[in-house]
Amino acid sequence: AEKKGRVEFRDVTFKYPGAEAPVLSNISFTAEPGKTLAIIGSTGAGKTTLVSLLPRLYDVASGEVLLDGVPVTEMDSSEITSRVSAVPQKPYLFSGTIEHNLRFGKPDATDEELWEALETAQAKGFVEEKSSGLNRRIAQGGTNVSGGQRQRLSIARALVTKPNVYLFDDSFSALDVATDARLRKALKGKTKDATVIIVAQRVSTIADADEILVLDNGRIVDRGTHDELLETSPTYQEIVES
Ligand code: M5T
Ligand code: MG
Repeated sequence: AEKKGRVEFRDVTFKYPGAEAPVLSNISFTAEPGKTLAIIGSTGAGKTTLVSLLPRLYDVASGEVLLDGVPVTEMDSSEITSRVSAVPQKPYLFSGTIEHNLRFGKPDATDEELWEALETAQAKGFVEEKSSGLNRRIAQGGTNVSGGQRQRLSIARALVTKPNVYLFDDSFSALDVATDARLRKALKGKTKDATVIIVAQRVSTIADADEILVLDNGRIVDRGTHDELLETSPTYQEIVES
């Protein structure tokens, strides 16, 4: 069977409600199942806005966002939610147990699935370190766990749903470089059939992506692999050197 999760943006322009100027202009790209697409660019470039258009947090002003050839505006939200898992830039945890937090997108997941997701997300040790394990309480907003732990639990939550598309919005930024690398290696093994879209600030996080889009001021200014961009993109070189 053909793999699912092909994401296509066709000449997308987007303005926030009430704003005058578009924050995204003429965005076109395709992300394929089995591949990793990365998006990099300075703060305010529009990366979070761009990834919010697939799960329809907002609808585009013009152009189209398609999932497996179907405009997302024609899909119902439950279908999008089951097929696209987004790890937001500011991950949210609920007050409740770790288990409750992990099952959010898939209430009928088995404990085995939860542990497998935790292992991939490099959060298994953190959950095992207390005897309460999966029943450990998380405070509202996740204020009793560190930023990196919040990120890893949020990644584990996305993995539990086994979606066709993963969106990671700066999801590895609070991790040290070694944990970031281990996590992404484990992730690669578990997301072979899925489309992975990674927004990052750190070049090391995305250097092995199949394609990198360089976003600047709401436009894709360059695209290519890490090696290609090192040769061709002054904007990318600037990010590498920063
Ligand atoms: C792009 C504006 C923001 C900026 C531009 C999320 C959000 C953003 N904006 C709004 O007006 N309302 C909003 O709810 O849109 O912002 P971004 O997409 O958040 O940029 P980024 O993700 O590339 O930045 P960062 O800092 O996460 O690297 O003009 O004011
Ligand atoms: Mg952002």
